[in-house]
Amino acid sequence: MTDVAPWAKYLLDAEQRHEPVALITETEPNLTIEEAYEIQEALVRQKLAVGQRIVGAKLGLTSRAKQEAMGVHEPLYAWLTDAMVLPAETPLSLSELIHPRVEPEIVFVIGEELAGPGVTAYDVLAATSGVGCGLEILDSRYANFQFTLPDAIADNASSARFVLGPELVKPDFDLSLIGCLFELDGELVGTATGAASLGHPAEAVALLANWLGHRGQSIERGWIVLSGALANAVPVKPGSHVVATFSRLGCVSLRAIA
Ligand code: OOG
Ligand code: MG
Repeated sequence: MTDVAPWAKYLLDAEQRHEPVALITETEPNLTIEEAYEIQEALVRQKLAVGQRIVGAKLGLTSRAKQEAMGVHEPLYAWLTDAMVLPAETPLSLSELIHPRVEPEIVFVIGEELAGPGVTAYDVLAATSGVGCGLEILDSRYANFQFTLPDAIADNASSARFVLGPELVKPDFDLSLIGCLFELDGELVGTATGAASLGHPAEAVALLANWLGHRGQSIERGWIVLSGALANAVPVKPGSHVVATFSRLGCVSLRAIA
């Protein structure tokens, strides 16, 4: 593969038209992880070129629940921009999306730059100004919400929107023991603990810092980091109401509208 920019545009066009596209690996079966991150970077550069701003990053496919659901057994990372922020109490407008799914996450707000290599979960906790809860809204740009690892990386890990919960707390307790109840329209659709994300959500953030370090980048002060869904994502339709209740971190919800 010689030029990543056309693939970045291919995925951005799909996002803008709200129409799914075929996998890049159907055309580029040998797409490597490295090339996929190059497409992802080109895609994010195009978002920045139209005025969006990086507000953080995310881990994905860190839990067994997600890996098994997606059939992809390795984690990945991606970028969050200001255009993805869904303010609390704001309905999720489905007409802007293809086939969105919602998942519960533990969120870190970073107080000090974290630059790999060698970053540990302890370093992450020391550099964290607060942890909270959140809902991530995914919207794979690929048909049927199916992909291989390189396809998902190129597609900025299906990132579309995210909502933050009402509070941030100091991470002075064991985050792996945080409990999460995930409900769709009043029915329990998932339960998990913080340990679901790589054993401890700070391990996931450490992995991100070390991956970025490898590329000469770091997790910057003030960034929001979504540490990976604890339970499998649920598809939403007009009227759907999703609630995630976490011990220690409170409750975050959203309602979808047409
Ligand atoms: C890929 C992104 C996964 C998570 O938290 O596991 C992700 C996908 O499942 O579409 O964000
Ligand atoms: Mg996620």
